[in-house]
Amino acid sequence: MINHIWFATGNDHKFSEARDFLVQALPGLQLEQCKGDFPEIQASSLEEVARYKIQAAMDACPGNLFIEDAGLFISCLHGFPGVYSSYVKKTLDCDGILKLLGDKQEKIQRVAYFETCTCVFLEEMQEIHIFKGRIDGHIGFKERGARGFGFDPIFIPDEPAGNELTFAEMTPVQKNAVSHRTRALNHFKQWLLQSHSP
Ligand code: ITT
Repeated sequence: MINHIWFATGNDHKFSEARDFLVQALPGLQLEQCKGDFPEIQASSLEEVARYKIQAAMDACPGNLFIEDAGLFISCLHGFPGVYSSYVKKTLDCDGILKLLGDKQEKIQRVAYFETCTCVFLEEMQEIHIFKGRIDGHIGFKERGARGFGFDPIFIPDEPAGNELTFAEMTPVQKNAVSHRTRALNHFKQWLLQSHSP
């Protein structure tokens, strides 16, 4: 079993969510943030962006390492902002997304999902492995909640069943129980345990 891994990210919220999960899921593993502004290429999939991002991160953080690329995909906008989520958060922001959906008054018209592509490099294997996580839901009618980050105030996950809270109204524990991020990290955990079992 490995005992140390970097999470290379400039986003402290992402780091804190990953740490909360991994501390419990893999208690012997020391997780550290390798903070930097890692370049994101314009590409059509999260996986392409992630594979590029990890190459840059490997120079900055030698050793075991993971990065992730995440995005919010809105069905009626043909998956926008998707791979452009970082840029759209800084420009249109949550308010701009709500305006884009202004004429969509039915919940079914506001279907969306968060997806994460986590890209892991382990020194002993010298290989890159990809783990994905996704949570379905819809975009609310106004911003609600003060927790979380990014598009959390406008995203209402379908889980747990019957949920009406936005991610920003959930506690960190509630968000981590269903989030795209922890789902991808859970796949990583399962794989790590399998590949390192005697
Ligand atoms: P790093 O690349 O440095 O890790 P980033 O903030 O650019 O940080 P991503 O490219 O993975 O991270 O994510 C793009 C944007 O998608 C991010 O800035 C948020 O606005 C949004 N996002 C990702 N995960 C989210 C989550 O769990 N809740 C809300 N918004 C999220």
